[in-house]
Amino acid sequence: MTLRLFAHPLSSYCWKVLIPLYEAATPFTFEMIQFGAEDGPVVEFMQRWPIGKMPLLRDEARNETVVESSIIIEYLDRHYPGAGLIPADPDAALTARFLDRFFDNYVMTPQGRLVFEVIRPEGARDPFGVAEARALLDKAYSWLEATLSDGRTWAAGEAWSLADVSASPSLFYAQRCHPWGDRPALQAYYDRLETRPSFQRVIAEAQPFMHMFPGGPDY
Ligand SMILES: N[C@@H](CCC(=O)N[C@@H](CS)C(=O)NCC(=O)O)C(=O)O
Repeated sequence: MTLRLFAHPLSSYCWKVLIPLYEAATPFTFEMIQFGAEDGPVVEFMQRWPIGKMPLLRDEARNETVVESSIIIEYLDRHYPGAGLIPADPDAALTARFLDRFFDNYVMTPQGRLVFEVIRPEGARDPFGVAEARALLDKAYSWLEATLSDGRTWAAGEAWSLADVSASPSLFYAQRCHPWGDRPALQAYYDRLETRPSFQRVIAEAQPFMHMFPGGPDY
């Protein structure tokens, strides 16, 4: 198989790449990463990307290794099109890319901070950092509520885009760690995201691993 995705079914950043692959029905091989294993795909993964953050896309046909979820999405859009995630209009593309950064930096990152607090050793807990992460999530939710209240269907407007791919795992996990409460426009937007078969598929594929999510399946 030309494309090999080094990933794990629970990983939010891996969902960002799985969703476009499913949307475009692009064939690929799933190389399951198990950190700490002495053999298997993780060995090649760490050789190719010593930073050790998944996902990693290996394109054997083009002899390319691509990392960083947003860059992989752009790469797929260019070389294996079909998901239609980057708007053709340059200004619309900029908006979609901005929202991708928004979800990664202001939802996914503080959400990850809350998760890693759960797995920190007792003496290394950081309540100040946790409070900061929760405050950032509240600001992000409020900004999203105001932004989505203008009646748009998807994050960047009427077309489903890169922005919605990033929003899907961010909001899926963030609502478990720090619920957004009474924010009807955000809730309605999230409900629309969950109607997407590609998103439903990654959620379903993660279920057998959900017990590994720090804090448990319901957080
Ligand atoms: N900026 C990276 C973030 C990737 C990332 O943080 N991946 C997590 C999984 S969701 C990971 O590999 N964590 C392993 C670790 O930190 O050891 C991207 O967009 O791909």
